[in-house]
Amino acid sequence: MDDHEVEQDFEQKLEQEQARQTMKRPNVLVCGYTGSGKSSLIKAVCGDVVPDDAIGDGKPKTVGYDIYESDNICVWDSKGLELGETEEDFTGKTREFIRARQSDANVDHHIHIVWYTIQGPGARVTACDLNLIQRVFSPESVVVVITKSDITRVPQLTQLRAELCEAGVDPERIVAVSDVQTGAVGCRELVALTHKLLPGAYRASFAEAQRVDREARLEAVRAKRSKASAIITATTAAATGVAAIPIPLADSALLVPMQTTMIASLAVLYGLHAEAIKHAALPFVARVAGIHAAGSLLKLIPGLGSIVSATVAGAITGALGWYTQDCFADMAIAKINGAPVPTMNFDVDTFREYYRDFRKTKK
Ligand SMILES: Nc1nc2c(ncn2[C@@H]2O[C@H](COP(=O)(O)OP(=O)(O)OP(=O)(O)O)[C@@H](O)[C@H]2O)c(=O)[nH]1
Ligand SMILES: [Mg+2]
Repeated sequence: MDDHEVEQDFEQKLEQEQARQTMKRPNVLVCGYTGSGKSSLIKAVCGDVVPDDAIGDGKPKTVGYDIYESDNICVWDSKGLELGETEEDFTGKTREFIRARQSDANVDHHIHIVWYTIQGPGARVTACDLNLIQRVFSPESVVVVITKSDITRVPQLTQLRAELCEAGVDPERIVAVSDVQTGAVGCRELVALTHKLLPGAYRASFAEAQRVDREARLEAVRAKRSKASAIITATTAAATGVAAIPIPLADSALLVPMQTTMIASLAVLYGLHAEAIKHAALPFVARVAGIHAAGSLLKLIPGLGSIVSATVAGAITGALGWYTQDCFADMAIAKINGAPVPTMNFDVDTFREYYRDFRKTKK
């Protein structure tokens, strides 16, 4: 295969893998009166998914529902209750929206959690607030977020909490927060609570999407290692199977398609944006085809001889898998830490180390 064919083949595999490993992305609805700080809250928790001009300066900025999404999260930023609109209209529209979402046969399209915002300085919970929190949404999936805590006085906050609790809201589901400019106070607590309340399938994706708790994001990357291990082990087993009857060295390119599929699976697992993955992984993928071209395997693996045995086929595949997984993990961690993202370069000596390691430990 020439470089162009390798590239096309890899793109196709990436698409297939993306379709297969569908990330369970949570849908978050943020609802509350206009100006209560919904867009600011989303920005504080999810970062750049919210454009700067979405934050208002007293005038209603969000028309209908704005949807902010990334690979890991989809946030519905609702239009707040505006002047001229009755609370009934607002409640009715919200109820319709929820009904439509929750009646979708595919639970991935449901709203999985609601952040209901009430601004602290207002120190007031309206009947409309309570109706939405307790009747329109299912109370077990609502977090009441008291916003603008930096300009909320303690008695105001106490009053709000008391009113909410008196109306039957679980005190554990009330969090006071402030926006990014004022230190995103309380956002970690909101993230932890949301993580706990989300259905299990959507938690990992949420942990990656949020921008508040760096340790949780790093942990989400570390957790990918065991999934990567399963991908690598399966491909290694397949390669070992292909070489059960040793392959003449000249035919070792037989292993290339399964190895590039493995790299595509790992790339999707690490969920870097498709374009970024292609950019990062392509030189690597091209080298995979290269190392199996006549003669290069011999240079790469001293003392190989003229055939590729099952053990060698497995070790080449396993080494390649772990080398790739470690590169992707390094890239993901650098991104979280705000460090320069290392480029993926296939380095022959490093590959040899992985190969030796793999044969020693048979990971
Ligand atoms: N001091 C302070 N101001 C805030 C905070 N959060 C939001 N604001 C301000 O409150 C105003 C409204 O904030 P938005 O985030 O646009 O509110 P919204 O609920 O999205 O408003 P709509 O989209 O119009 O419904 C803006 O001027 C924000 O800067 C906060 O934590 N502290
Ligand atoms: Mg808004």
